[in-house]
This record gives sequence, C-alpha cells and structure tokens, in this order.
Amino acid sequence: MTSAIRKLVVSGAVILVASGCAGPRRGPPQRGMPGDLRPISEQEQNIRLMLSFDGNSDGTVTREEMEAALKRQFDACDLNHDGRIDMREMQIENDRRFRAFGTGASPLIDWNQNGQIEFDEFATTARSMFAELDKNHDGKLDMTELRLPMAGRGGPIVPAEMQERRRR
Ligand SMILES: [Ca+2]
Ligand SMILES: [Ca+2]
Ligand SMILES: [Ca+2]
Repeated sequence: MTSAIRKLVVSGAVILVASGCAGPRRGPPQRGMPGDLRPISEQEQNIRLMLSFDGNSDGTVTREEMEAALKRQFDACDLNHDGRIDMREMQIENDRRFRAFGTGASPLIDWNQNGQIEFDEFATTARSMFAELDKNHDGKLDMTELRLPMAGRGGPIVPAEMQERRRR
C-alpha cells in the first residue's frame, strides 16, 4: 500500500467514524431540562388560552368573559364588519398568528368548509375547551380548574435530578 492510498483509506475511515457519530444521537446527557419528557401539554395550552380571557384579571374566567373576549377577537378579524370571517380575512389573521406565535400558532379553520367562519364556528374550540375544564359545571373556571399541571406533582421520574445524583 502506498502512503497516498493509506492516507485515503485512513481519511475514509475517519469520515465513516465521524458520520457515525453524527448519526442517531441520544439527547445530550448534560441537558438538565425536566421538560424532556413533558412537552407543553395540550391541557396546559388550553389553560393558558383560557387565562388570556380573564378580562378582569381576578384569576377566574366566567363564560361571559370568554364570550366577550372571543367576540372582540372575532370583530378584530372581521375587517369589513359583515359579521363573518371570509377566506381573505382568515388568511390575514392566520398570517398574523403565525408571525406572532410561529409554529405554536393555532390557525383559524373553516371547519364546515363553507368558505367563511361565523362567530359560532370561531368560538367552537374555546367553548369546548371551557366545558372540558369546567369540572364542576358552574359556568366559570376558577383557580383550581385553571391550575397548570406543572410543578409540585412530584412524578416518579425527574430526569435532571436523577442524572445529578448519578454524577455524584
Ligand atoms: Ca375574570
Ligand atoms: Ca368579514
Ligand atoms: Ca367551574
């Protein structure tokens, strides 16, 4: 084997090893984020949305507050004020949401595909979220119903903490 060929072989091997390293990788072990196992849950998103409807900021969201907030949002989207959101208005609003929230944006959807969104259609998602969260069916979401399911639940697996212990 000439030295030139040997070099080629060696560098080829190096490339193989390098690409092997770049292959499927487990998450970097030093990352101490407990969120690895728990991406923002749908419930958490819903709760955040509901809290944004809390018009008087008292920590409780009544159905009236939600309806009023939805109506304001709807009116803001209904640029020509004809009481419905047409495809053009929907596009404008969805562009705005995408710019504001990126991939986390929840776009307006013309569920029944009739080319426009009426207020009831606009409100459907939020209303069903509300109903789902209103565990005691009293028409309002109080602080216990809007509690974020994050800290303090002491689940069995706390990856960051366990890694910390193993390193010691
Ligand atoms: Ca309130
Ligand atoms: Ca309109
Ligand atoms: Ca309730």
